[in-house]
Amino acid sequence: MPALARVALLPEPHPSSATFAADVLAGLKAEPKTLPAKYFYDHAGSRLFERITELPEYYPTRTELGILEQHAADIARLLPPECAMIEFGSGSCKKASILLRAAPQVAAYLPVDISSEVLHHEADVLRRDFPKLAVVPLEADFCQPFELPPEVTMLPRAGFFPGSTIGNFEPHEACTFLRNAGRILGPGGIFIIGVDLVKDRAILHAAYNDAAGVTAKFNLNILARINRELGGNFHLKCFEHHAFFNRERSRIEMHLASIKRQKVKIRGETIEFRSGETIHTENSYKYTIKSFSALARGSGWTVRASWTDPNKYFAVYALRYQDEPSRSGR
Ligand code: SAH
Ligand code: AVI
Repeated sequence: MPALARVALLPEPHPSSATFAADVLAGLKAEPKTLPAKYFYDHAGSRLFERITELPEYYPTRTELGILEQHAADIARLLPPECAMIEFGSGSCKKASILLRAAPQVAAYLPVDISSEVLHHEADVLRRDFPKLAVVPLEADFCQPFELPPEVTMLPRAGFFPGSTIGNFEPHEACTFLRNAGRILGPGGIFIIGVDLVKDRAILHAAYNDAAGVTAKFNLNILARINRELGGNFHLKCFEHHAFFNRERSRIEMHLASIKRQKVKIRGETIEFRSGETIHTENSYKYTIKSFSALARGSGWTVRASWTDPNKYFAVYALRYQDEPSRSGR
């Protein structure tokens, strides 16, 4: 390709950078201060998340992998022939590999993620591991409408949403997400979802306060990202990782606490922090089998099956979408 043509095809600066700036400034000007958890996942954040999944204290990943390995054949039987499997927030795609190996009837796999490099790298790995499978990565925010590529629009669809990423939504947002997913997957569509369960407070606490400090780095990376991408001047040493279980709300809360009174500049705007003031960066809701089943039912889905581990730390659900216009909120 001639050099000039290559220059003309260079991508624009990251298209979502204006949105990122607007979201960050809106969150930091709010009272209490917040930042959207989806912004954890730049390249550095995705790598830190992968390190979290390998920590001895972070039980969800290995527990869910165990459930999927044990019940892969049962789950595979629920997936329609020649279907497209759409994974929301695919990350390393490790869990999808287990299902894809057990379900050769899946014709196309569509990992959807906002973390661009990881998404495309993992899609390449899957293409090597499953040469007959169409692997179609979609870089998109799964909370916004996104187009399915034409080659899969005619295929029956199944959804996959592991990792308890659904727990990072407020329950009413989870309901909206499930309704939208129903529209994407269609009447009778199957949705496989992983959900972290309520358990002993000490186990939950340790999972988000690991001894090696990887979760703290993951949390602080959101400030580092603001410095890198928006020219912010956060001093990371002046903020502390706080994570605790809020039993009343049944959620782990993650915050970044300012260790002193300070000012931070981002894109020419000054944000003031009181000593001890926090930025609320993430919620991770923990459900019971009963409470998640109720949420799914209230969002237009029926529970076809659910599987858990011997400790009942984590559950994997197979939901089926019932398209009932009177209840679907259209
Ligand atoms: N499914 C994997 C990864 C879970 S981590 C697993 O179970 O291990 C959450 C993933 O969702 C990350 O890869 C992150 O980049 C992605 N993600 C978070 N918010 C997102 C959003 N709004 N839209 C698309 N992807 C998102
Ligand atoms: C992706 N999500 C389900 C993780 C969780 O446990 O809520 C993100 C995470 N935050 C801290 N550790 C892991």
